[in-house]
Amino acid sequence: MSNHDENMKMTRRSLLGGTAKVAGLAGIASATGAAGLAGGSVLLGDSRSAHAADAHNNAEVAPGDLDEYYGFWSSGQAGEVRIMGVPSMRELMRIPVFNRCSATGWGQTNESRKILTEGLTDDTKKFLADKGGSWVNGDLHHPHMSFTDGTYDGRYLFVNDKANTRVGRIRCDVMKCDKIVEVPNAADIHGLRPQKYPRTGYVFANGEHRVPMPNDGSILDEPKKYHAIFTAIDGDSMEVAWQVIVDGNLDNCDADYQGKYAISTCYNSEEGTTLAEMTSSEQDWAVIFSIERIEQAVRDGKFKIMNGVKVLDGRHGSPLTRYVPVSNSPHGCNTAPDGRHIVINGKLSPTVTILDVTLFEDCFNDKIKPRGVVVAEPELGLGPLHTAFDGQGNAFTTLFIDSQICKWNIDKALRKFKGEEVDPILAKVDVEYQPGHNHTSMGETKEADGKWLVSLNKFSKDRFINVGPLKPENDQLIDITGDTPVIVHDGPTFAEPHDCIIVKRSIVNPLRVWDRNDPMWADAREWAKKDGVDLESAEDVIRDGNKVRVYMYSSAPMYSLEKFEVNQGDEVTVFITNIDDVDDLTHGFTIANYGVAMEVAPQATASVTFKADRPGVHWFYCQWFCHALHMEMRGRMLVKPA
Ligand code: CUK
Ligand code: CUA
Repeated sequence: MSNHDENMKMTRRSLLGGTAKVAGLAGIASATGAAGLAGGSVLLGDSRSAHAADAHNNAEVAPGDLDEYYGFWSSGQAGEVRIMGVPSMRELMRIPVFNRCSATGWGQTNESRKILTEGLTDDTKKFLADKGGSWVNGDLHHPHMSFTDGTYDGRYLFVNDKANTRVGRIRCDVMKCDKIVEVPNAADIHGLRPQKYPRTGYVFANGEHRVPMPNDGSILDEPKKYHAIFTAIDGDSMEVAWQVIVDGNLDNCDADYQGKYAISTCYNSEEGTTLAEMTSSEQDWAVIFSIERIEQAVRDGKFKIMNGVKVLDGRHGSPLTRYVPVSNSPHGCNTAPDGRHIVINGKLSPTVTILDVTLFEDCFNDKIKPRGVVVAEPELGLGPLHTAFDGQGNAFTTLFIDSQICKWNIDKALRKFKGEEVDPILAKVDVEYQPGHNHTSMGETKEADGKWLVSLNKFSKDRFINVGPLKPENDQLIDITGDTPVIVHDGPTFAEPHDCIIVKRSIVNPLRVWDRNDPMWADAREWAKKDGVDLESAEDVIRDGNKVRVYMYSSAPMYSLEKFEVNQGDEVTVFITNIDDVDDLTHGFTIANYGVAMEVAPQATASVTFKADRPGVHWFYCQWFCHALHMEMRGRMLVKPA
């Protein structure tokens, strides 16, 4: 470790000091010397010298011009998804999922509350009953699009919530979340990937932490009795299809291009609970799940029902899984677009381990040992976390501790493993600072196009003007069309986009306005039918005991009702239908001093329910700028004292 410290250049990159200490704890110090930069590689100095002018690709998107790619960014503990334009790196939209949103009313409207609550387990519903009924936070790490035949199909985005053990789905036609399911028996969903072939299909989700099953208090401080669990969710119904119990913790996962296997990285094979215990052994593993064998076992009834879900045993010795030994605490798991190689990123080891899917069948038939599926293990540098691909046989691995991206060649790594004297490393690029995920344009599909790479750096330090102790992170856009990757843009981001995907814009074709038949407001349609109201021309106040349903439509710059009256204590539901069908003509509905606000996009219906427990005159107004007379788009709610 001191060796590492001495080698550290005392430049502004020396923030690495703190990280190196943690790494030392985990026992990687000895690897440090050996991990020195391999000879013959092209080394850039500080990226400031790698000027955008050297780039081959055009990163400039002039005002009014449109981006070539949609970027879908996660936001970690902020709980939402962000749509970016690539290569402009302009933030285009936010999609609330596991968070609350003041602008759109996500978490407040009846439509969003249904999505946020209906997929929770009974146990969680009970826990949340006196806490507002739904979670208000989430930790969204991994956004991935649905696949058909090995490439994105533009239907859905699937996302994980590590904080409250959920998986969400976003409809790409309207860019809104439409389903959220809590995964029973699991603790803290981390790695998440859709099945690539023949289609999604399954969404694979890793329960990261080991907990007792059931986790009802009957087992507490007996970590040997805890388990982690791998889950397959049906991407169409968003129901759990099956689960497999594994040994160790589950971290990240990916699927193959054949539809036969899923692969997860596992750390903590020691099954410890302290940092020292979790990192004590030299080796952990990658688990291979045989989809065919699991489906057969389900058909054969070889499962237990736990919390309403089919649970299979995939621990050591099970025919359903194989445990491939790899270096201590692997992290990222990335299938290459060649359809054959899977890269397991070492994290605490300076290496990545390459598995060959064509050998998996022999491994499951016990013709070769699990370790026999390893076909290369190149040493790339310190702290390899995630790998992206250019579709031309090259890979880009983030080196968290070295604060670099390493470009290397898969074929050369395979040849080196066989004993040939060849250096797989092609280039190293400094990034600012400490990258976690990286992602290439279309890079996790068979259509990887080798144009752009985004490095999602955990620290920005001095890259931007100081905004106080809490700093933004830094997403760097990198042109990868030439031999040497060139950084062309720094993009500050709020907490914490772990991951992103970059999708050709022709694949994503959202609607311009809502379709009046959209299922999103099916319940509102039901209520209107029951009350004999036509949503598109409504100006009705329906009293039903102490429940009041207020129906109005909006058309710039007016609501159809100038006022409505209710009694103090009434439970009031307001349904608003925006009959404007002009592009970008969104209205809103805010009731001042009542904590009520929601978005009503063109041709949409939205509703909100609240208790009118405050007497007096309360103005409601449109909070979405819509017209020259937007300020005048308002009315009164009169609440008669009890
Ligand atoms: S994890 Cu964050 S850097 Cu949650 Cu995808 Cu690797
Ligand atoms: Cu309608 Cu502002």
